[in-house]
Amino acid sequence: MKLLVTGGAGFIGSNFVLYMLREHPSYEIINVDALTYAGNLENLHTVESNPRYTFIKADIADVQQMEAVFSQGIDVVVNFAAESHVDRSILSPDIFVRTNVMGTQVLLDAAKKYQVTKFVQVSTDEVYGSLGATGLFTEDTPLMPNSPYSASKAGGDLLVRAYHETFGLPVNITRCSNNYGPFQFPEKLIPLIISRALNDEAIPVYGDGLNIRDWLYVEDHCSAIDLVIHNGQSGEVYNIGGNNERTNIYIVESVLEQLGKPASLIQYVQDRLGHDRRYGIDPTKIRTELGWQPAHNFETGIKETIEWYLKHQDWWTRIQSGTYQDYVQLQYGKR
Ligand code: NAD
Ligand code: TDX
Repeated sequence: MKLLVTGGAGFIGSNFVLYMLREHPSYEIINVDALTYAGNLENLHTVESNPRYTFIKADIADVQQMEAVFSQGIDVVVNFAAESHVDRSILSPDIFVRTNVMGTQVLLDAAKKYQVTKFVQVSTDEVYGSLGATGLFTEDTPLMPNSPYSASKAGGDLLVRAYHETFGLPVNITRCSNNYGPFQFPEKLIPLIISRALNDEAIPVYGDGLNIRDWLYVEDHCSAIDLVIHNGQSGEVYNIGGNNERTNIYIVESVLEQLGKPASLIQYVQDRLGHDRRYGIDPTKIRTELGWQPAHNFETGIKETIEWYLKHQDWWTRIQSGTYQDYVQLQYGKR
């Protein structure tokens, strides 16, 4: 099988490339990534000389570049490539529409032209909007995205659905909850807490800190996508989540405690605009239809994650420079 992974130099994509090379010793993987600020080939240095792995620097929204990639012969596409950070989408929505909507459409056209056997769109629970105190997102929950990021992901999802309905393209859409684990860019909550706490910097908690996210260890997301590639019914959506809802303040306090850092580092700041209150995934469909089970619980997953960031301080200190600093200035400098 020749697998095209887009966005494979990012957080989940790089974990997925490593996972698939390990789990499927006969698969060939082509990783296409534009190497934006979030793409980091260092994540994949252990496989760069693996003959079953190829990296191509290319933009999913560039028709000619995608033509060159697909004409090599691709069986399955897994589309991770995206602008992924909600706060950045509030500052600059345009690039989110370009990559997450237009890029997805360019990939779909190429997948249709070259008749891939499966197109998996890696989406997010954020397309469903925000939950009240009760209830969970199912695959039938209406799409009600609230941020430019989630609206652009929903736009991509709707195009994937339309290419299935109109052209019969074999597709699946996965909608996963918040991931954590190795290689996550330190703009996202958990690595942000770890990296700032280790430098004794204040941890910005948006609003009252009581927003709820449903956390899943990244490798459990990878195993779910692996199952969807092989056993997902064409045209179906699969929600992915480990029934692990936590308030943000719980996450901050418990990570600080495990690092031996004081709660006095916590600094409540102005809330995120349009901040979704609660996400919670109902994973019944993927569990019952595809037999998926997460292998990590939150307590062991977060412990391993903290250990990974402690062991790899050089990884995140190197990327906390340059354009990342410009963003940090924009995002936090005004406070
Ligand atoms: P990330 O920001 O860490 O990685 C995104 C990758 O895409 C980067 O390597 C970047 O260089 C690449 N990329 C961006 N624009 C591109 C373009 N135009 N062409 C080619 N490559 C491009 O993101 P992530 O957290 O790994 O998320 C991966 C996917 O999973 C995204 O589609 C995201 O919406 C989805 N998702 C993420 C989470 C989460 O918690 N992180 C949860 C559910 C779904
Ligand atoms: O400094 C912060 N302080 C804070 O309180 C940051 C960066 C975040 N937060 C809050 C906002 C959210 O309620 O923590 C929560 C998690 O924030 P993020 O790590 O930015 O993740 P989120 O906005 O939930 O989105 C993530 O999960 C779903 C990914 O970034 C998305 O790509 C994915 O689709």
